Amino acid sequence: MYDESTIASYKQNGFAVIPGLFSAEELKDIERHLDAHLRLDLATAPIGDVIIEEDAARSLRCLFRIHERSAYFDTLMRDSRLMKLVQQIFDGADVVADGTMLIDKAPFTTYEFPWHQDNAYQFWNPPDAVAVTLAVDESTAESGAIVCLAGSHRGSILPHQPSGVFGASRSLVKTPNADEHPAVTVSLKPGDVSLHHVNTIHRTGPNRTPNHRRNLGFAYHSSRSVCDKVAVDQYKCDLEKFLQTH
Ligand SMILES: O=C(O)CCC(=O)C(=O)O
Repeated sequence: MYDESTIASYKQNGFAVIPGLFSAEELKDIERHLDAHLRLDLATAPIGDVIIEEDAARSLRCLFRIHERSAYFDTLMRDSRLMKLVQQIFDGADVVADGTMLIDKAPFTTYEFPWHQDNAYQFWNPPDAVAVTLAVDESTAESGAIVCLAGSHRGSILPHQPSGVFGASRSLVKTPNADEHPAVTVSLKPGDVSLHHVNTIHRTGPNRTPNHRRNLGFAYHSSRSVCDKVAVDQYKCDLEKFLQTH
């Protein structure tokens, strides 16, 4: 069981941090598998699953759906600590693990992932779904940590548009009001885990440090939630068109 105050804070703010959930030893093992997997996967992953940096020495930006091509990362996504944590925030409902991705902000990359809500492209109803982020490197305001608007998960999904940023498919049409929902930088040390609700408005900034900032992201939904497949298909069609024309 996780600390009730962490769960309450997640429910109140739409995000929370669990410090040190993964040990330094475990993280070393994850990094080793990540490096080995990248060597194999980059050449063969489907178009759209790999986004390479534009403005750094050739470097990976995003790798999506890793669990489909790696048994190790499929198992990691189902790690009992993560599943129990998510089950607790879903008030005991069954948890379905949906996917694993890597986001690597290369040193001194200037792009941002603009403000968005994950449910603007995941379409869970009710929005009983969560993104879990495992920090592989230190994540700070300087290195492009996730910034969440506290309490914004209680609102509905606001209008989105294509973000124009490779790896970040959609962004809010209007800049959100940070007076209403204070912006909080979710700083993480390697091995820390954060959670954000699919409706939480969030963004990430540039990496102004000489170090990589790698996050492994895991997506989960509760068995109470149903995905709007028609909306997903339309979204995928729009995204494909965007990727082919850019
Ligand atoms: O980890 C990141 O850099 C981006 C996270 C994000 O925007 C998301 O999980 O939706």
